Order: sequence, then C-alpha cells, then structure tokens
Amino acid sequence: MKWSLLQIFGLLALVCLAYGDDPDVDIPDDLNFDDLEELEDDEALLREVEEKHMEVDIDRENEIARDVAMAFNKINPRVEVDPCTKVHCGAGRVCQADGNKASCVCIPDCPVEADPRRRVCTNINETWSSDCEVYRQRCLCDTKDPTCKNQKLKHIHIDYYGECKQLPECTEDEMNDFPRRMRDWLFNVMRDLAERSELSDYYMQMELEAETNMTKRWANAAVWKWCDLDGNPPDRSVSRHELFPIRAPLVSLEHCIAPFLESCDKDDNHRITLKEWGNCLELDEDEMLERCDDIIKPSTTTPHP
Ligand SMILES: [Ca+2]
Ligand SMILES: [Ca+2]
Repeated sequence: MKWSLLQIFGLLALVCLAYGDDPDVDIPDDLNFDDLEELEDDEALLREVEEKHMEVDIDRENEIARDVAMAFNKINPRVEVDPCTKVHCGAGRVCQADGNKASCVCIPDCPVEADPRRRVCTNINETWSSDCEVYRQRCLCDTKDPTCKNQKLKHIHIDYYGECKQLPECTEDEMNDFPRRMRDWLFNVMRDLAERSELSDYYMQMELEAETNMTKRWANAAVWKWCDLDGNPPDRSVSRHELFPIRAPLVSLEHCIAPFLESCDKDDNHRITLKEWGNCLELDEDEMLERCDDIIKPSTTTPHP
C-alpha cells in the first residue's frame, strides 16, 4: 500500500512537473464516444478506486471482528486470539507468535522482485533489488544474526527509490523555477487525496478552502504537506528523516528535489520550520499559519519541546 502511494505520488509528480502550472483538466464540449479506449481507461481507473475502497472496508471489518473476539475472550478464555493482532513490527520485521507470546523477528524471505522499478539506491550507493531486502539485511545485522553480510549494514538505509545513478546537476534556471512547480505538485497531491477521500475531515476543509480561495490555494497545500511530514515526532519541525516520504520517491525522477529540500533549511540545523518551508516555496509568510490537524485534537498533540 505504501509503495503504491509512493508510486502514485511519483507519477503525479511527473505529470505535474511535465505539464507546468495549470492543474485543470480540459474537458471537451462534445465527448467522442467512438474513442472507446479512453472510456475503457476510465472504467479501469474506476474499478481500481472501487477496489481500494473495498480493501479499506475489509480491513475495517477485520479490525471490528478482532475487537469483538478480544472482548469475548475476556469473558470466555477458550477463544484463541492471535497475539500478533495488536503487535506492530518495524521495517524488515514480522510478528511471530509462540503460544500466547508475540515477538518481532527478521523477515525470513523477501518476495523476489523482477520489476526494476522496485530497486532502491542505498546510502552506500549500492543498488538493491527492493526496500524489503535492505530492511531485512539491516534487521539481521541489528540482531547479530550469523547471516548478516557485514556489520556495517546495520546502518544501511534507502537514499532513493530506483537504481543508483549519476543524477544530473540542477541548473540555476531549473532551481529558480522549482518552487512554482513544487507548489503545483503539492496542491495536486492534496486535491487527488481529497478526491479519493484519503484526507481527514480537517484537511478536507483546508482543501476545499484551497479550491475556492485562490490566495489560499498554494499556502494551504504547503501547510498541509508540512504538517503531514511532521509526524515522527510531531514537534513542529520537519527533520531530514521526516523528509523521506517526499524525497526518496522523487530523487530519480526529479533531480532538483534534493537540492531544493536542502535549500529550505536556511539555518542548516537539519530541521525545517514552517517559516523556512514557506520561504523556500516563495509563499507569503502571513499565509503560512500553523494549522496542523492535531492542533484541534489536544489528546494527540505532542508538547512542543
Ligand atoms: Ca518533526
Ligand atoms: Ca532550519
């Protein structure tokens, strides 16, 4: 699921960056119904959307069923509940049940990936067949497993998705134009998520505001993405680590993204504040209001350090 979202973002980026600043799609006045291929594409897209909704529904039903089983188990302990149900293991690990005990172990095997698009470039400039292989090897070295190839690999991480390659230099002209393209891209990603109902009610409102108020359009999308990135921990600043979901899938597609993100951290303290984010996207400082979803949900707010 994560990978497919990253792919969608990557594809969106390509489309948006390729077509410039007009996000509106032209709808012809008279549809040509002979063009069946296009209609079939639309139908395929619709099926995909429906299937995604169905998957979400099934996940919800399973969650409810597990909760019911857990509640019933309190009254009647004969009902067995998988101890892994509520266990979340990190990347490269899976939950293993032993009686009623659960523990996280390294993934025994990663799926064989023939698709070159699944390859990843690591921080040691090595191409690996998939992100799973990287995380699995790191787990093996972390846990001092004898199959760890090299102890140094316990620090391995993914630099970007795709094969390692010599990235072209981002020219001055490209860099000057990049904030505008980035603003467009952020707005289009936000709009796409809203159309698929994948934003919280709070961000749906921000998206609606962005659609109806041109002065808020780019700022709302920029604020939403900054809040979205600031999740680990949500401390009102975005660390280099937190930039991963926006950086790693785009580096091999858009060679200016890495230097652009570095340029956002003006004071070079490895953290991007909302003010720095607004500045590098060339947005009006007055529009960059800290409007993260958790502000209106005090129970989930992490205190500011
Ligand atoms: Ca943070
Ligand atoms: Ca900074």
